Amino acid sequence: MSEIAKLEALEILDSRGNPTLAVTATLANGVKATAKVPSGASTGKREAIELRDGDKSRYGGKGVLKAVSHVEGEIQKAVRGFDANDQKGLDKKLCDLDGTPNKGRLGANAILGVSLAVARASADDRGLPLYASLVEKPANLLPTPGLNVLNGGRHSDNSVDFQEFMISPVGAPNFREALRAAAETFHALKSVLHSKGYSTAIGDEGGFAPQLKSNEEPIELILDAIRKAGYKSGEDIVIMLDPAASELYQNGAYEFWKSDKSRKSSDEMIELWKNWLNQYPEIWSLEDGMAEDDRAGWQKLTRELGDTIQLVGDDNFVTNAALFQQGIKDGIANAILIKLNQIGTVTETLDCIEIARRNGYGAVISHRSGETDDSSIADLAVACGTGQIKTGSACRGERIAKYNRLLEIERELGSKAKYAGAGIYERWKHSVKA
Ligand code: 2PG
Ligand code: MG
Repeated sequence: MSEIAKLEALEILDSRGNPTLAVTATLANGVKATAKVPSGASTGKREAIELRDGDKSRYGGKGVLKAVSHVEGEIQKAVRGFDANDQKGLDKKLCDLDGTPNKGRLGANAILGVSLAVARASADDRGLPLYASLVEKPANLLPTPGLNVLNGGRHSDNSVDFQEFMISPVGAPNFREALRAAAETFHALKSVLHSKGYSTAIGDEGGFAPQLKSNEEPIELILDAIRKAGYKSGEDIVIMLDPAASELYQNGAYEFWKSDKSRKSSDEMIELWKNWLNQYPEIWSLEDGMAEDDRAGWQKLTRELGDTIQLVGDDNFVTNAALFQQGIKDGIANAILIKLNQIGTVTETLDCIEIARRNGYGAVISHRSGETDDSSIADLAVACGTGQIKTGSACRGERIAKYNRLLEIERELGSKAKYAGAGIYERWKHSVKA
């Protein structure tokens, strides 16, 4: 009775107003669940392919009607009657059916929609919340969130080259107090920006996106906001960065295309990060500090800073087990960013998290800059106990959906719930307090 009976797909809009998919899986016993697929802007080159129609007369070519028809046609035909509780088998079948290494034929958006909708249906079928059903031995660890309170790079139209400036409430005793500390700091940041005459308009992930004088100014403003909110930077709240350096990398150098138009070599970029860490010891995590094509730069950065702070690989690993394993061999990064739609199935995502665990790498579960109200990543973070999530700022419904889901899970777990807090950083010396 837990067989897949029907798959339906709908072209819906994401948080940027671009088309994406909602997929609904109905089981033979009537259980029905829906998953919605996110979409990135600063994508890694080797991400699984998001299938777009390319018909310029609809949504500028970004329609997903082909992906919709693949779900309702070929995929439905292939998986009808398949046991919804066999996620591994289903995901393998979906990959085999597509037949390409990057899911380019049926579309990773179509495939992920099916994979995740069935995962949700399977949880409902077994009467379990998603976090208790995704893995065999679910953890009860509420992740330390990274809230992207100041947006730059491709996520905003301001003068800041670096994409994400996040606050992470590591010092809180539990998730709900952590979220409170972060939201209060977000509001304090709004006041700080107001007082300086800066815009408080927001970017794609709900962080502010003012025109600023330098790439360092966001850090100064955030430190001020942490103080004004009554918290201690470097203790209650630390800073995580995602400069998304691949977006700056042109012809073998880093071009600061939004601020002063300067160019930096790989070595100069590493110098910049070292200087920032000296100047701002509150920075505990650096994602994509180097470009995906600058492997030598990534290796050097890891050699020089890998014992000190968390170095997260996003564009270079793209939640792909093979690329991740190669990166580990090459001595690149000490943590991975995990995004379901970079690889396209639940099983392959879980595999990457397992590789991280086995190799002592951190794993940060992540949203995309284009999101929906789907909150599955909150459950994924708790289920796998990776202890970290980044899912945007303390505003915009599609970001808040994930944080609110974590609040629900925390309450549901009751006294069993643990908050990851600063514990995730213990392996890096930077977190050792003086
Ligand atoms: C990132 C993400 C999410 P995008 O680079 O980590 O914050 O951005 O979804 O645009 O790739
Ligand atoms: Mg990133």
